Amino acid sequence: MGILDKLKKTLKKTSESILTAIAGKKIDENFYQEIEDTLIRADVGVQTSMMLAKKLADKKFPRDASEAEIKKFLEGEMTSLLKPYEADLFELTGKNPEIILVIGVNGNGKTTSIAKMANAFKQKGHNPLLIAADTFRAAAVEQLKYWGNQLDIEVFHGKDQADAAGVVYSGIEKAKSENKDIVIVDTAGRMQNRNDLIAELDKIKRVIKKIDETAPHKTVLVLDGLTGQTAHLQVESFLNKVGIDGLIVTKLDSTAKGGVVISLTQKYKSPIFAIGIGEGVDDLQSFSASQYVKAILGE
Ligand SMILES: Nc1nc2c(ncn2[C@@H]2O[C@H](COP(=O)(O)OP(=O)(O)OP(=O)(O)O)[C@@H](O)[C@H]2O)c(=O)[nH]1
Ligand SMILES: [Mg+2]
Repeated sequence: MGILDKLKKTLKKTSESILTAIAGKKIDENFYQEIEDTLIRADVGVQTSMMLAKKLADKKFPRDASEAEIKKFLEGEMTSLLKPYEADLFELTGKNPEIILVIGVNGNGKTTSIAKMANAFKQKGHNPLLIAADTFRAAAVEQLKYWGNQLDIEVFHGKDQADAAGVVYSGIEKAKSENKDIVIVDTAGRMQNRNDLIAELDKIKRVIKKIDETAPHKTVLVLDGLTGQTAHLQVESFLNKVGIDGLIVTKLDSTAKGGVVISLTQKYKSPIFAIGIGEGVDDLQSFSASQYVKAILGE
């Protein structure tokens, strides 16, 4: 299956709900209101949904305008909203090693996304090292080791309950001595309101900067696409407290609210590094605005 087909399948629930508002409808006042409500329900965001509905209304389509015309107009508008937020997770700064710090709330998909991206780096000819800095739970280290074994990618971990920042420091030193060109740091899931855990992230960042003051080269916040407004609160908090360079939004395969990528980018101006579209190792896609919009409009 091609990339776009897979994305369409992933976002089918979202596109089906949007299309019911468009298909076979007469273009009247109700029509615009229904489009607006539908976009809001798909988590496109209230302001953006109102703006898109208004732009449609201003366009003064004839009453019998076709579904294809409406979709084409929405497609153009939505694509230009998202285009500035395309970011390439795999574009490197040229630093050796390139250090990627992955953060986010429990269960959002950090460890799984790390496995997926590490595998993609490996396939591109890189030699990644994964650091298990989730020293909170033994099972977390095991999960990363499991992926490392599956993918034949080295995982560095410390002793149980070791200091996370210390593990990160030793891991990066090891990467340097073994010529690993990419380091990906998995961190413990933390609620944005747990100040002690946020402080630990700060410490991890400081330790990384001791080795390379330009690092981490990417700080990636992983969000669960199913969580809607909660995901918004998480971005707000991590942006303020830790600083992030961009987002990975996961689990888009199981939501009817795929518009969340639009609302997040419009509100927080955060680039999208990638999207998670399933549990398998190949289910991480680079984010393309035009393909994403095509998929949520079922094109
Ligand atoms: N359907 C689907 N499931 C996903 C996706 N990404 C992750 N998951 C699942 O979400 C669950 C949690 O993923 P993890 O990678 O363990 O999440 P985490 O952020 O590392 O969690 P903690 O280590 O507890 O903080 C797992 O069952 C994953 O398989 C995705 O894109 N789609
Ligand atoms: Mg994890």
